[in-house]
Amino acid sequence: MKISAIELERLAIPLRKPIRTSVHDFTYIHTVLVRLRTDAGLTGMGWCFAFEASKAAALAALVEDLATIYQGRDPRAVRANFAAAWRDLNFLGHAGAAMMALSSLDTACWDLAAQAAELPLYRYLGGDSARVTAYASSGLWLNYSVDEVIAEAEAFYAQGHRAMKMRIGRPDFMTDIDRVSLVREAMGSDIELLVDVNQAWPESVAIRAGRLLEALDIFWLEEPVYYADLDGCARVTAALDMRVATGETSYGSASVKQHLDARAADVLMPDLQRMGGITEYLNAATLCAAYNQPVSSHLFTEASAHVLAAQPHALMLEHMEWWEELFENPLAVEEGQVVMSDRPGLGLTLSVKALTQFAA
Ligand code: SMN
Ligand code: MG
Repeated sequence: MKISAIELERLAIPLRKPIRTSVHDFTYIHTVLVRLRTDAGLTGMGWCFAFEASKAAALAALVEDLATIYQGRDPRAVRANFAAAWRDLNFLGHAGAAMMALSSLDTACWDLAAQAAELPLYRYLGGDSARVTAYASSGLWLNYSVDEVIAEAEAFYAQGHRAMKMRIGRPDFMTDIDRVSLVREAMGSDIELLVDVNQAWPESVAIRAGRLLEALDIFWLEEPVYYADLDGCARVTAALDMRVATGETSYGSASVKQHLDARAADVLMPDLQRMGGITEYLNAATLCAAYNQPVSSHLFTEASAHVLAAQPHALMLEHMEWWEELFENPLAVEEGQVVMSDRPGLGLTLSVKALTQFAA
């Protein structure tokens, strides 16, 4: 089987409401969708994205360049193909936009390999269940009023979510504590509440605020300090009883190993596109297992669900709705779990209507 055609599409997907965290302020998900077609009539897909159209254009240029490596190869040789692309990227570097571009092609290859084996990807990877425990993440943003946060939390609950993530990291951390405490009060102890600081705090604040959050029964405290300050994050982790999560901002499994060596956090949450695709996400997950730590995910719910379903040490999939509308069969959520389809590969069917609607 050979990859006979590679198609790229640029999409501009508007967010329901603009989002704000302590480092993000965005209105569109500018996506580069990649489809690999084979001479056997199969189509695999992957995607990468940026929050600006101009940056997505740079990603598209890199995908086009890397496509020359994938063209004509057997998609079932996923790791060998990945190794060829990895070697090709040596000069540009195994980080940043190059990894994001690679991620879309590598993921599409895994989609094809599993389709060729006529198995859903999670099963092809050794998983047994189409269900993964997840948390709702497409909301509870920093720029919402407490009432808006609570209304959204209730809507998530009604949709079937039993865990959700709230964004914190306001200039005065006591405001955060008050807001989280009101949300906890409103939602009761039925839900798991996660909080994401998006690197806003100095270490001393992270420890002080973390102690107050512990009293509110928080499932995890995410990115409390600057993403590259692994030692600082390790001190916060050691000082708190609550779980600390980090890792979404780092590239490749080598960075995951650095986090593990530094004991930076209790949970790592590799981002599929920053890993460089499923190949490196799997490597990262295996490293976490070797260090006896759980592994989670970041964004890219539709693909990450398959990887986490195949990891006995998985802890909570991030459920982000951003790409949901692209598919005729978006992932279902039931009683706090994401339910994947039993179709081969990623099991996703693109909606022609959505591709036209979001075409950039
Ligand atoms: C996040 C990352 C990127 C954009 C928005 C929000 C956040 C998360 O850190 O973990 O979902
Ligand atoms: Mg985060």
